[in-house]
Amino acid sequence: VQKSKISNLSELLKDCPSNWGRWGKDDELGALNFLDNQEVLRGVKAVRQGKVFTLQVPIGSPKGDPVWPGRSSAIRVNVNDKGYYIAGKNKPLYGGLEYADDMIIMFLQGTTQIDALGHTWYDDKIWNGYDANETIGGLSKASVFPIAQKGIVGHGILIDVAWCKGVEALQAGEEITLNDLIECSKKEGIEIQKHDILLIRTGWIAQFFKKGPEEFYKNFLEPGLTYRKEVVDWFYKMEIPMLGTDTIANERTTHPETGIYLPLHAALMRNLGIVLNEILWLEDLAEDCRKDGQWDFLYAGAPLKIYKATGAPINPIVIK
Ligand code: UVW
Repeated sequence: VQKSKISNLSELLKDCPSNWGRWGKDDELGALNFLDNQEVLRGVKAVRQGKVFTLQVPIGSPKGDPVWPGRSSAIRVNVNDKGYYIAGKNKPLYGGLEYADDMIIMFLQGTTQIDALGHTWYDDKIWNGYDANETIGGLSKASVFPIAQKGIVGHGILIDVAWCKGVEALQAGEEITLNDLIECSKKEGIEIQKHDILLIRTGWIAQFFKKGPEEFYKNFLEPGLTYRKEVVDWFYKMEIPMLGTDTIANERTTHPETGIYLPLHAALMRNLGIVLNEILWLEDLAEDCRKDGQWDFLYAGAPLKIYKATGAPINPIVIK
């Protein structure tokens, strides 16, 4: 395929909108600022049945953890258990109580997670125009910490693109267009509203657990939305605070015409301050939505409070 002459993000995104400065020069929350008290209450109104879903993929499955290539699965280590007492390496507490302890070594983006707004950049600027040098040795601006402090609560909707297209999962590299989103919302009988927390199901992550890592990473090219001016304009106009998907990076791995990697990380996260919630487990929620026809809900979650972190795990809760 002949690639276009455009070879960098500033050229590709030159006509795209920006939210830099919209919430002041010190802002580190970006589009989460749209989630005010009224938006929390709008989310609460979607709680009509009392059904609860958790959206984190498991950590430590026998197949490993689905991660961006180059990252690795979490390592969980027992540093105390009955074996330590048997071997005489630890003694019961006075009164007889014994306990097990474990620790985990993992990429903070190595499971269902929230990307900090400062996680990616181009032209040496991160969200809100902060200098990319602010990321050296840990994010001193736009880390995941302010997001963790605020929490993410609002009116969520699920757009089940795989179901709308009548497939178990989208194909590698399959593009989701803006029209797909709108048509799918119509099929579900809902209208995407301003400030909705938007969750998109592709069926992709479930394939990791079904097929195993070898098959999953062969010719790795994730499906999803990709950079189109109309897509970025729509997110801007709809003031979407957060985009979550059941893929590792929330977008088609590369922009088809230019080959540029992860252009929506640049256009949505860096430029519009939209938070990305990646590697979601949406299978159970989607199955239930298909059964009862309720595609909207209260979304509530907060990543772990880790100073200076580029992202952090989250186990979001959805209540219908
Ligand atoms: C990268 O930015 C490379 O990955 P992710 O946003 O999926 O953590």
